[in-house]
Amino acid sequence: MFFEILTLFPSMFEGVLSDSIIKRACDKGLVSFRLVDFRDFTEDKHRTVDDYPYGGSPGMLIKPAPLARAITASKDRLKAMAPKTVYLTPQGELLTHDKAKSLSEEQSLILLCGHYQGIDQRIIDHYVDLEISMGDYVLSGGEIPAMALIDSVTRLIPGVLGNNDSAPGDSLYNGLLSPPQYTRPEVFENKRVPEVLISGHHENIRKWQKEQSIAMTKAKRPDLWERYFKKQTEQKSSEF
Ligand code: 4G3
Repeated sequence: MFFEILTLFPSMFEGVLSDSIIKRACDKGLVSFRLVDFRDFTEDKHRTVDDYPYGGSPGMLIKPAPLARAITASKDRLKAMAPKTVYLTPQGELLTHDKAKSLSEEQSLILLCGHYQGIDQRIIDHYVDLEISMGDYVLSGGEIPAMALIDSVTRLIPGVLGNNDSAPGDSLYNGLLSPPQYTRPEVFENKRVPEVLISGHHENIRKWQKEQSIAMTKAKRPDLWERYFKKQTEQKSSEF
């Protein structure tokens, strides 16, 4: 997977891209990155990237021309890898495990990080393939959402995770929250690890974990539980 990141703050990515799982994926040649400062695509003396919105709303918007030039240059360079252009915005579709999985199957992604009140709508209409949001809240820029997207997508690329951090064990992998987890010691501040987990009885352990997953999901995320339940009943009824 090739990630091309279009941002006004390329240095924000340094720590994240040179750490842990993403770094290992880079070293293995499974992902690569290129950071593009789209201010380099301005053509005026002051390298202006923002301007006042028409209609008199408060705040500033990213101007269309430098972005259009930057995106065109990226699409051109990556054309052999059929790049999809993704804009990180609170107006986008919420990122889910399933969406991250489908993005992980792309050859290349151009990630567009906006600032201020966003970007000119004509860029969204004519240059962007997908609008994605990390949640119903506003940040000062799309950089942190882009990093979250890169992390979640990279983890799902075959070969990125070792056995010690495998995706099938992840929360939400199968649409349920993870069951409660425990590590040593067996007694901590007078609280014992659930007996079944130290029983060594694998079948009972799996059964307990599944029950806990379901109970936790029902209690904490009834929305996920509803989706899971619907999917299960659909699958069951299609077996006949
Ligand atoms: C567009 C994404 C971009 C419009 C970006 C602000 C939150 C998310 C921005 C806008 C962002 C998110 C930049 N904040 N929830 N800030 O994924 O109003």
